[in-house]
Amino acid sequence: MRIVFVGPPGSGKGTQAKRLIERLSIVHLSTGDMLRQARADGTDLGKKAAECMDGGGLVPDELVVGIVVERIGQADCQAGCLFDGFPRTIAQAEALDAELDNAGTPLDMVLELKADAEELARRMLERAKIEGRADDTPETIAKRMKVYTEQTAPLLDYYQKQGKLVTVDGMGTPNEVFDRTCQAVQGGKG
Ligand code: B4P
Repeated sequence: MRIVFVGPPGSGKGTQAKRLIERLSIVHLSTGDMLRQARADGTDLGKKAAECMDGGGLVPDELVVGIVVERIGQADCQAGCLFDGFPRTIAQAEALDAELDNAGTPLDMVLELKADAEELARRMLERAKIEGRADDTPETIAKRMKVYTEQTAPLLDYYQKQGKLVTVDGMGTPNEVFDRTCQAVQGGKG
């Protein structure tokens, strides 16, 4: 199974993805985690990514698409993957579709996680206290929200037209959201 999680920053993509991969026994592919790892390793990609991430912007498409294409070619991804936070632009979505169509393994479903702006900000400011992520400051959060609206939200229409979009209410406790997410997966395509 191949599923995409899309939603604004703080909507719970990472939180729900960790649970869903256990349930479905598929690989978790989080571009945010991969970029933070590259940064921690001090690679060239990590250095380029850090600048974009800390400013609240997106990392250039060609860099992100490159790491995803390399990862999905690996053996453990053949049984299925959960794309968490990827794609984030139409160009990334088109590149992913082309890659998966070539392999004969198109996306099954796109899950949109939806939550109120106040709740999103509250969660990220809470995370800032616990994890100290450089991009969880009030200024950067505002920038990331704007970037989401301008560059990522158009994906909703893109996947709606493919008949693959299913919207999940992301408000409430992580357990409540997980129950809704599982129902959405069982219910199939939107
Ligand atoms: P990500 O790592 O994807 O960051 P995110 O969108 O903020 O996280 P997520 O949505 O997964 O967090 P969650 O709600 O689970 O990206 C970071 C940056 O990397 C981007 O800004 C960009 O610069 C770069 N990047 C990543 N992918 C890219 C791409 N494809 N192209 C270009 N650039 C890319 O968690 C938020 C907090 O809320 C957590 O503390 C969690 O515990 C809490 N929480 C979650 N659900 C909750 C609930 N139901 N109730 C209460 N708290 C909850």
